[in-house]
Amino acid sequence: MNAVTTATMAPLTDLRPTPDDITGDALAGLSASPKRLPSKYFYDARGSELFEAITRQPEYYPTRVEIALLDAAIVGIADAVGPHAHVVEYGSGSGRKTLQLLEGLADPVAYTPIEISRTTVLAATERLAEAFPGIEMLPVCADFTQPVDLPEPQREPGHTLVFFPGSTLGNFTNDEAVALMCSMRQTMGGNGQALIGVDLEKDVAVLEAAYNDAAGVTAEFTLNLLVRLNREIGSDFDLEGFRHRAVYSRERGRIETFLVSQRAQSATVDGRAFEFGKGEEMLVEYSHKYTDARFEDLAARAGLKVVQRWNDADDWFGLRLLQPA
Ligand code: AVJ
Repeated sequence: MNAVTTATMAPLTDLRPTPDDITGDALAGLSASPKRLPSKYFYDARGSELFEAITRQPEYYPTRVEIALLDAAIVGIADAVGPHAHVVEYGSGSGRKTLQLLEGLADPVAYTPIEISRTTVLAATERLAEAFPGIEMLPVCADFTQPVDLPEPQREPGHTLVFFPGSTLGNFTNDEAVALMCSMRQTMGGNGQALIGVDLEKDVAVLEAAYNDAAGVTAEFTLNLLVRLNREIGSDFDLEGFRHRAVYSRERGRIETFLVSQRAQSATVDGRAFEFGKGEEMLVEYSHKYTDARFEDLAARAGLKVVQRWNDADDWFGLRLLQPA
């Protein structure tokens, strides 16, 4: 191996996150009242494919608008971030936004995606390594809701920039979002920054259409959760017996997605039977939509302050640059 190759490649830093307990989480959620299932289990191979399909639906604006916003704002973002950043991404999607950011920043030193899945995190860096031979790839397998001890790049970084696009933060309750941003503040360090994508509150019809696309892709995405549970933990949910329903609550500032039982029925999970009434709703996902006031309140509770903001022309989606308060 020559020096150039060794300078840009690094083995996976495996912080051995606690493996997911799908059965335990499903049993706990089904025993709660009202029943719920965690949205983090949407993303098996089929679920990730369906999410990519959602981002191509005409009604689902967030991905499209965020990509255009990143394009429009990248010069200002690069200016505010400064040179030699160690870019740390929470999760890793299609890689499209990462490409935009790494291309636009001034001489970033290293890129670290943090993912719970070893294969996903390795695939993400392999794709980008070719495009950015001058950026050291330092993938980490860890749970980003906890503080992460980052690998040290060979070139001294100016500071750490945490990148958390996609309004993934919106899937967490407000208390969970505060806890996550607290961990983020610890991970980035005293002179660190975070660039967070936030979906903004807007017309209810626009919001509800985005989560109820006419082609039914989001409905299939939601139902795939039951397909996954049936396959992976041997449950026997009747896929015809549940319907997707997503509604916006102005009061709580979030899309709430449910699986609605179409009739009285029971489902067995790990040998335990759970009864569903006709019309009973099981909560499967939140997607919070923020105002500046709501987002800045969460950030403040986590010891962070918003130092710059960029919105698209319609104020549908925002990027926020934060640093320790
Ligand atoms: C990937 C979490 C941002 O909440 O908008 C899309 C997931 N769920 N349609 C979102 C999702 C239903 C998406 N995030």
